[in-house]
Amino acid sequence: MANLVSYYKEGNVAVIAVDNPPVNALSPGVPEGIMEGLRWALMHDDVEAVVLAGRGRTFIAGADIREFEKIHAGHHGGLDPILRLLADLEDSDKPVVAAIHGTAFGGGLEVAMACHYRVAVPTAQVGQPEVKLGIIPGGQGTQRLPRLAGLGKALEMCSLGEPVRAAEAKAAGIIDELIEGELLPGAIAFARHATARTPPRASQKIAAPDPDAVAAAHEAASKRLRGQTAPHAAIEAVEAASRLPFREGCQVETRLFDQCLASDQSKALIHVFFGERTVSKVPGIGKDVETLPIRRVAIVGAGTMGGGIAMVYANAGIPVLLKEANEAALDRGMATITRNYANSVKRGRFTEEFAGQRLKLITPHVNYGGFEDADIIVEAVFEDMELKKRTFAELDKVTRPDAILASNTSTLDIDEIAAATSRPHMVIGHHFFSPANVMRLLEIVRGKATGAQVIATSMELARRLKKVGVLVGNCRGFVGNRMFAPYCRESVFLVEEGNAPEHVDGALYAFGMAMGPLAVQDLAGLDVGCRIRKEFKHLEQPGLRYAELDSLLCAAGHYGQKTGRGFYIYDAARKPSPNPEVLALAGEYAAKAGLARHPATSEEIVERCVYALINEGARVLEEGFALRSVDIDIIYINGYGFPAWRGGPMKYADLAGLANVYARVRQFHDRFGEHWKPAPLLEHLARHNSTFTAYDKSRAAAA
Ligand code: 3H9
Repeated sequence: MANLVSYYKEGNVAVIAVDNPPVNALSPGVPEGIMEGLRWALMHDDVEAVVLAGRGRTFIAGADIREFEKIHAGHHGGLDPILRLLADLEDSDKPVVAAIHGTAFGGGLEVAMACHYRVAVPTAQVGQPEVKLGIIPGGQGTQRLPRLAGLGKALEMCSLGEPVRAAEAKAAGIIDELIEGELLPGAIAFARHATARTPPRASQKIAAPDPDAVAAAHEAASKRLRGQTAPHAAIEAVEAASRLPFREGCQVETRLFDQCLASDQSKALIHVFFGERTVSKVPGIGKDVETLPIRRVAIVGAGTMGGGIAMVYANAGIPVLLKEANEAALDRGMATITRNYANSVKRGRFTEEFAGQRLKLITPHVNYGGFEDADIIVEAVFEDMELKKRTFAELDKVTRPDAILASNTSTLDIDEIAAATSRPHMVIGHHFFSPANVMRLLEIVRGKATGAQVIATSMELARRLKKVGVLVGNCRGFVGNRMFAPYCRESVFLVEEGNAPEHVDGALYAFGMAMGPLAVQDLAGLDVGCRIRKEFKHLEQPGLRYAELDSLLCAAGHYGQKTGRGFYIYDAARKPSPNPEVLALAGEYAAKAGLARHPATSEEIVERCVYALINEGARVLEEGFALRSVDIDIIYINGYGFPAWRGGPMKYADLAGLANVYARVRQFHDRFGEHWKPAPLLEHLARHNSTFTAYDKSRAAAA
């Protein structure tokens, strides 16, 4: 305990310092250590005030989230000591000042608010991000924050979970003073005068119940965090603060906190929190593997993907050389980039100055001049194997031998591309998702010869580019698109069986997907899917059913959004409306192919599409193309709009019970045919009453 919290005297002020790296979470032992420090300070007559601070990079980033998992597993975690600590701090008859740097999040802010005063450096941030974990503040935050900052601010902070910067927190009444110089001496000086200050119980600031503010908060949360229950629970708890005495409000908070903590949504979101950090860890590639310096990038292809990737690098401050085959294509690419930056300025995402600086980092080029200075080259040419191979053979000649050659291919074989060079160990896939400057996912595809340094550099680079980098193996479509194929297949089958596209998409949107699968196919271009299908036609198995309706739409010249017609009809603003031709075409096709009509409920639509994802995911996992099931979840949440609060497809399956998923997959297999053959891993885990999460753990333990 002594090493988690230390305490000492600076004249007449006691300093209690939390030292629980990396983020000073309130792990078991930390609240107890602070309480011990406080008792020590209260016992010493020469101590007149107390400063509570964090060592290292932050104040306190909240309760220890790993403890919640233990509570889920039925063991009691370390939350009670936090509640006792809050009472001790508040009851202290010597003023306690929280000295905040880094982040005071969740339980960290709640501890700070139980102190009598709060001071912070200007770079500090405070927040109640619990809703992002599917829970609400459980340490009186929903009751203290409205008392300090007013109802509106507290509703916003507790329901959306976004942090606020110190200056804004000061203006809102959460922080008492900003310390411009060194924090600790400033906080001690503040504490010395604390006894002379008016006790800051700011309950007069709390607004009376305001139904409009509450309704507006529900509306904002429904829009921003669609499908999530915790934001609405947080609003209910904050609203209680405006009509109930403090203690009764706390009881409302505790009831709602417990409900949220027991929910599948919190299990899913906590899984995602740790998952986003787990994916950066690659077994066998430790911190000892030295990464290569990335100072300059060259990009081949200034189309939609190449242009987006150029912006990603420029936004990270890395100079970009952008090459196209001719001036006209280059001008078009640069015009799109310039327009995108202008739109970002218009939407307030970037300042004009920032956008101007980033644009200047991109140098357009029609030849390979300057490529010898690039540390990494990203190829983003048309998705055609011969063209890619030619490009890589050229790159091999014009770049330094120690430069990384990355392909942005979304489906093609990285090993075949690498074989076109004299350095397959330097070749890797960097699969960005469209629009590259917006989507967070970067699938990093390891070929059989890709070197450890190239992998480590790519993982590190993803972080620098503000992407979630996930390492995957080299199979057709890699992890994301390989799984997406059966998901899309089911959505088209459902339409072929007589279900309207808006019914199919509507069911998946209500499930929480960012877009329905048919709308996604229209957006990507039905011609793209048809071209890929043609390329791999030779791999199709006789006797299996394949989706035909998209090919029929393509044959009629309907490619989706780009032609104004696909599964939907699009107006000039790309707003979709139902396309009556689709069901007519589906009916004709079904009659010819002898397909039964099968009106499906929303529940069945979701099961067919999502279980197809899961079944393929189980194969990908067993074959080793994904390192862990959680990697698949993070790919789907960040690249395919799968709702984070459902945990990703594999966690969703765990929560639904693998035995249930497996039973349904078997029924679909009996009813719809061989493409529903259960994945052996799904069958194995279901029969052993296990989970994908347990499978991840057993594999990690075996490694
Ligand atoms: C709460 O407080 C509920 C209360 O109301 C209840 C009171 C009764 N616990 O993100 P990073 C780990 S709920 C445990 O890479 P950064 C993280 O897993 C909590 N572990 O660093 C990682 O581990 P590893 C409310 C935590 O600098 C390592 O620390 N608070 C926690 O990019 C580094 O993390 C939150 O939701 C934690 N609370 O970002 C804040 N936090 O190295 C959650 C981090 O093994 N945390 N870890 O992979 C964050 O938002 C970011 O970590 C932070 C730092 C911004 C603080």
